[in-house]
Amino acid sequence: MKNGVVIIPTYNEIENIESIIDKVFALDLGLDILIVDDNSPDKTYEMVQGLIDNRYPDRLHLMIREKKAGLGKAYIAGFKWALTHDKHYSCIIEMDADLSHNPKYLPIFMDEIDSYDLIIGSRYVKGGGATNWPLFRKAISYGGSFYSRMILGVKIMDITGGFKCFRREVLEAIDLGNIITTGYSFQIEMNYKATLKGFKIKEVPIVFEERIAGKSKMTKKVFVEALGKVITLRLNKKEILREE
Ligand SMILES: Nc1nc2c(ncn2[C@@H]2O[C@H](COP(=O)(O)OP(=O)(O)OP(=O)(O)O)[C@@H](O)[C@H]2O)c(=O)[nH]1
Ligand SMILES: [Mg+2]
Repeated sequence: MKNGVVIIPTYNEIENIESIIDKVFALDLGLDILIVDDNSPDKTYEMVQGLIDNRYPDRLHLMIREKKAGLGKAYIAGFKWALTHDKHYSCIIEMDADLSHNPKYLPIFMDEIDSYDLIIGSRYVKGGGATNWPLFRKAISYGGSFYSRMILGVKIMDITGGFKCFRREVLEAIDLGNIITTGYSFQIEMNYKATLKGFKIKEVPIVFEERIAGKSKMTKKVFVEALGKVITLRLNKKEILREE
């Protein structure tokens, strides 16, 4: 039986969190949700706890971390939680809280994961796209994917996207204690390692919707850091291949 958990990292997402949780559960796919909150100053975690107490006592889970440590660290903590959970989840999904990743694609992910090891919701395959995204954000995102593709020699078109579904075997094969990126380049690192380990990857088209509520955490510093991390990853190729 296929069972899965959707991991949603949050930092100040009080305006979005209830809506995204309701939408995922309304699909009735049998998925659980884990919210990984980095002690949001807006107390996102309190709202989540309220939803656990009053609406979803069995299916919604909350992990509160001490302080903001970046998306990558939040996901690694979430992955470790998922892999050791009694329910033995067979699929682990990554999704943003800000409604940019429309839950309506989750049924497609759950279908495709029968035939592939990693599903990537992709803006850059036929049928995919981004709405209301300023041109410079599009250019940065597409350029970042192109640059990473060239340096790392992988075929993934949307290499930085954060809407994905992993079979648990992929996460078990990657040494989660040895992830070198913390911010947005975390997505690139996971894709690169899954590729090097020979897993089957499929990009399915998604239309990414620009966030309406709450603030973006993407900064120029995060972007520049990612460019350097791609080179480090390429230089580490041999070690990654040796990793058990
Ligand atoms: N736990 C945790 N979550 C984070 C952190 N940084 C970002 N997030 C969450 O990760 C998801 C993606 O972050 P966003 O700020 O939307 O980044 P983005 O989608 O690249 O940028 P926008 O397109 O501007 O929204 C959101 O759910 C954030 O709340 C962090 O340091 N810790
Ligand atoms: Mg976002």
